[in-house]
Amino acid sequence: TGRREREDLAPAAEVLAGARRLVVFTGAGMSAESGVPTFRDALTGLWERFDPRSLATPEAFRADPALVWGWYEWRRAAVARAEPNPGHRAVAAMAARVPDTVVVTQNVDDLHERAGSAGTVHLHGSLFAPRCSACAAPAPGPGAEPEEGRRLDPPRCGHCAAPVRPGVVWFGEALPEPALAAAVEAAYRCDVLLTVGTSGLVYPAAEIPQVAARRGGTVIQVNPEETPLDAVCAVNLHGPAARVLPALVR
Ligand code: BJW
Repeated sequence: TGRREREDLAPAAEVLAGARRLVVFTGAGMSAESGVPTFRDALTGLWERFDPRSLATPEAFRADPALVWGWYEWRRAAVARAEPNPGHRAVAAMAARVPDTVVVTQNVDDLHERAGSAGTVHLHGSLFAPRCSACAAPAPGPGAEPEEGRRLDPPRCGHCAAPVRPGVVWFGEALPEPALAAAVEAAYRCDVLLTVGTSGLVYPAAEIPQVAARRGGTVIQVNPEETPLDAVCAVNLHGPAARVLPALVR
């Protein structure tokens, strides 16, 4: 446990205990200790040859649908096997204490929901909501689990026969409007925003903590590394989510 982490834990817990309208804003670091890799940390396995940032684009899907679909199906299967960690459960415990809590995630996994945060707002979509790439009709659930590094042809839409695509938000695509509106409005109204495990580099999501700070909300950050969001944080807890978050609700 770092010295800075220990020193800031008590003031952060106090701010949280006094929160009346809370936003918990999460990124890939939230699920790291569940075994779900982050985007900007080191890559593992056969996908090492590919930069996740270069696969998460409409151009990549158009150029090689089987490469991109295979990657997402492999990730979906890995997430389905993963379990929520004590950090996800601590977030659900915070919401039980502060009834006006909105959990806003950039993650495409379902680990917040499985830990008990039912109404989680998903800014970047979900691995579990594939849709037609042409007519946007929802597509039936996933098929067999692909091997790591395997290309996999996407299924065809039952209505228009175009390839089915993952239900996530790629670079250059608009965020789902209802989710973005709900997140901005919650950040606007909150008195405390807790940002967890995000590099704060991807926009417009990274605006959410900044909106809260501009409106006078107290921003608390949990991240082992420095981020651009340090600038708007009142308290910075430099540790991993699965250890720090449970200590905040003890
Ligand atoms: C731990 C930990 C532990 C580790 N505990 N912590 C303004 C300026 C410049 C560019 C732009 C701008 N506005 C928009 C843009 C363009 C672009 C963008 O932001 N680019 C930047 C990268 C420069 N944004 C977009 O394109 C967005 N769309 C858009 O703007 O549309 C405009 C439009 C409007 C109307 C019509 C049409 C268009 C869309 C962005 C979509 C992002 N999508 C992805 C992929 C989702 C699908 C998938 O999963 O594959 O979302 S990219 C990827 O990044 C993913 C994540 O949600 C997102 C954020 O990453 P995150 O969660 O922060 O993860 P990491 O890996 O970056 O960081 C992990 C952190 O955890 C680190 O800090 C670690 O230290 C920490 N950590 N272990 C706690 N145990």
